[in-house]
Amino acid sequence: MHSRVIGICATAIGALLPTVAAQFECNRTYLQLFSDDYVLAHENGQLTHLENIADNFTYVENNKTREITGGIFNNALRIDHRHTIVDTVECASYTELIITHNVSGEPAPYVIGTQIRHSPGDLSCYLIDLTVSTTGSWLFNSTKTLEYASKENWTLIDEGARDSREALKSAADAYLDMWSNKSAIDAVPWGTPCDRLEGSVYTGPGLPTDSCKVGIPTNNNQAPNSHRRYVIDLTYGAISVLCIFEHLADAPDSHEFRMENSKLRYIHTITLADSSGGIPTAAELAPAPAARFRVRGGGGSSRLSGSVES
Ligand SMILES: *[C@@H]1O[C@H](CO)[C@@H](O)[C@H](O)[C@H]1NC(C)=O
Ligand SMILES: *[C@@H]1O[C@H](CO)[C@@H](O)[C@H](O)[C@H]1NC(C)=O
Ligand SMILES: *[C@@H]1O[C@H](CO)[C@@H](O)[C@H](O)[C@H]1NC(C)=O
Ligand SMILES: *[C@@H]1O[C@H](CO)[C@@H](O)[C@H](O)[C@H]1NC(C)=O
Ligand SMILES: *[C@@H]1O[C@H](CO)[C@@H](O)[C@H](O)[C@H]1NC(C)=O
Ligand SMILES: CC(=O)N[C@H]1CO[C@H](CO)[C@@H](O)[C@@H]1O
Repeated sequence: MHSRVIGICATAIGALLPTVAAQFECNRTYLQLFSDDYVLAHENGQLTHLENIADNFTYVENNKTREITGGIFNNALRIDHRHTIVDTVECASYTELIITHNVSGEPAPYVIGTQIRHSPGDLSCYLIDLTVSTTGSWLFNSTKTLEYASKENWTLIDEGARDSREALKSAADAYLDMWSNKSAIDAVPWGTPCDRLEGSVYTGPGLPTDSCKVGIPTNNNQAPNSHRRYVIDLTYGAISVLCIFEHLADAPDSHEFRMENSKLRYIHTITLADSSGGIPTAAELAPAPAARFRVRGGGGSSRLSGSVES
């Protein structure tokens, strides 16, 4: 009797062990608080609040390793919009910041996407990896980006309705594969409605389609979106991917996706590429009724082919 009970216990423990190991979680509160300090560093234009920095700390801005003291942190910025997600498996966070002015009220237009990585042991921060866009970046206008982003609803997803890590990752990967793989288009879990905020251009309410399929690549044999780094937060149904758009002169890029009920609901993009071809108006972005979801390629009438996700 005794030994039988022990036997059952051993089996139960054996069955539990792998699950327990897979459930190791970094301290969400800690990662969140560190991202608060990171935001405070932007607000103060100084780094004094950033503590527990690893010996091998690296700062990367737009795919270049730099001194953290050398760039964006010299200006004290007023943060108009801030959104953070936390990945408790990878010990990382992603923060999106939209900025129009510095604290003195002078224009300082930026949209910034930042992944921060911590060592799982002592939670020291070993990487701050920024995509910083400003005037001249792809479809850039941070005032407009702010208007659209602040109307969106990225609340917590109810516990029973959360998508898996795998579902989020395969959705993001399928989307980013479209440039180099035609079959990926059908693998994307397109939602309706779905709003893409691409720089400052919105495919959202006000357009006839309200679809993230507007302006997707029609040439699916381009160089891939590579060097992908992920931050995944199931509680927000969100995944951030920083990558390199090889087909766009190796442009540093940030895509963040929000899924609801296993379908894409929002996409935000930040891309360090020249879009001086012009920003399409909402009317230009709206596909003609006969060509729903299809963007006319080439020709002077289609600034879109050069300025949306093509
Ligand atoms: C998580 O981090 C917070 C903030 O540093 C700390 O107060 C809390 O005790 C930590 N929780 C655990 C379980 O270590
Ligand atoms: C720094 O150390 C962490 C572990 O603490 C490791 O994951 C990371 O890859 C290292 N980074 C570099 C640039 O060596
Ligand atoms: C950015 O958008 C705002 C709001 O739509 C507009 O008033 C402003 O002129 C735009 N700025 C530029 C540089 O186009
Ligand atoms: C935001 O979305 C959630 C469900 O995703 C919904 O319950 C909530 O009412 C929404 N909030 C607003 C202000 O629309
Ligand atoms: C293209 O995408 C499809 C759908 O996601 C996938 O099954 C296939 O393996 C991909 N092909 C390549 C070459 O990556
Ligand atoms: C510092 C850094 O992250 N550099 C990366 C820039 O992008 C290429 C891929 O195109 C990577 O190989 C580098 O590591």
